[in-house]
Amino acid sequence: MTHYKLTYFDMDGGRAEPARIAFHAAGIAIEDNRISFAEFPEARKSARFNSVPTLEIDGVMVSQSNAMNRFAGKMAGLYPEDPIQALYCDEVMDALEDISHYIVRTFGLEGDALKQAREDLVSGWLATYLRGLDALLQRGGGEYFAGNQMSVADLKCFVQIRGLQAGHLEHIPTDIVQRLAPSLNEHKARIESDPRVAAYYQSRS
Ligand SMILES: N[C@@H](CCC(=O)N[C@@H](CS)C(=O)NCC(=O)O)C(=O)O
Repeated sequence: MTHYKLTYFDMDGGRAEPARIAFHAAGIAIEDNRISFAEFPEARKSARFNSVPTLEIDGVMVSQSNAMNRFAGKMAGLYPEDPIQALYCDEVMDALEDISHYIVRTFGLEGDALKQAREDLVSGWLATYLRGLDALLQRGGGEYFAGNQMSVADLKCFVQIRGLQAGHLEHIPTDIVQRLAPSLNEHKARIESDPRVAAYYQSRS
């Protein structure tokens, strides 16, 4: 039997979370290798591009979270077969990656510099991307981003929106999604209550 080992931080969120959910939805057991932040400096030395997540398939390592999302999504029926719908799905996942990169740029800042950078983010790129994603959801029909059914794009958006609302990011108001893109807030609730997603979190509790 194929052995899948997914290495990422020990958190129910971030870049590996959509693939974790998709593997579970596919009924594929994985080695869910969760590392602490303290373990990361050592773990990154042997990781492809010194980054996580990594996925090892029978010992062969691959990187890039969206590639993993597509891979696990295909096995779970959570990636569109139609090329145009697959393009829509990919567009959303890559846009969500952009958001992560803009947020990461503010890590390590402190005090007034952090406050200024986060406020600029809220009124700038975050507003642009949340409104843009809202528009992409409408393009998909309002409920899902692609193919009129849940895909890994929906999983990734749900994870990102939940992260923004968690209050871990100082100076980013937790109601920003509600204010700027309320349909993404409703979308989050829709995906969270999907039986496949609920079953994954049930398995975690
Ligand atoms: N394009 C990569 C980005 C991976 C990435 O930047 N991961 C972060 C953690 S979420 C990381 O390991 N960064 C390296 C570092 O902070 O040293 C992906 O989508 O997997």
